[in-house]
Amino acid sequence: MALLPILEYPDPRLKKVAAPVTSFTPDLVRLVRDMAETMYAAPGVGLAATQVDVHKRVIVIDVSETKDDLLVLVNPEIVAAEGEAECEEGCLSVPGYYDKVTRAARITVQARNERGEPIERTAEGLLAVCIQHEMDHLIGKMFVDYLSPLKRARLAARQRKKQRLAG
Ligand code: K1U
Ligand code: ZN
Repeated sequence: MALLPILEYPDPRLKKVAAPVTSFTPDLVRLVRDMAETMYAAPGVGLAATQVDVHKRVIVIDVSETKDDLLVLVNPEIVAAEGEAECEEGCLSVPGYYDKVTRAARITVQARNERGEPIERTAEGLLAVCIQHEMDHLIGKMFVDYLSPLKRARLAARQRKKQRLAG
C-alpha cells in the first residue's frame, strides 16, 4: 500500500473532469486501497481520485467514529435528492480552511464497489454532505466554488503565498 500525494488548491489539475471506470481490474483495487490509506492518514472522512491526480470516477468515504466503515463508490450517480441543509465543510486539498455550504439534505446514490458489485445508499447528515463534496471533485468542482468571489480570491492568495513560502 502507498500514501498518495494530495493536490492543493488552486492546482489546475483539481479542475479536470474524471472519466468513468470501464473495467474492474487489480489496478483499480490497488488504487482504492491506496486512496483509503491516504484518507485515513490525512486524516479525512473522504477522498476523490481527482485529489490524488487520478482522473477516474472513484471515491472513498468513511464517516464512522471507529474508522472501520469504508464506502467505495465507483462511477457514482445521484438518483434522488431532497431538501436543503447547510454544513461546515473542509477539504484535504484546502488544508486549514472550513466554510459553510448548502447542499441537498438527503440523497440516494447508485455506484459500484471496486469489485464491480452494484451499491445503492440513501444518506443524510455528514455522509450525504461528503458524497456530494466528493462527487463535485470528480467534475472539477470544489467547495470553495460555492463561496463568494471575494472569499475565493482571498483564499487563492493565501494558498499561493503558502506555496511560495514552502519553496
Ligand atoms: O474531499 C476531501 O477533501 C475530504 C474532506 C471531506 C469532507 C469533510 C467535511 C465536510 C465535507 C467533506 C475531509 O475529510 S476534510 C477533513 C475533515 O473534515 C475531518 C478530518 C478528520 C476527522 C473528521 C473530519
Ligand atoms: Zn475535498
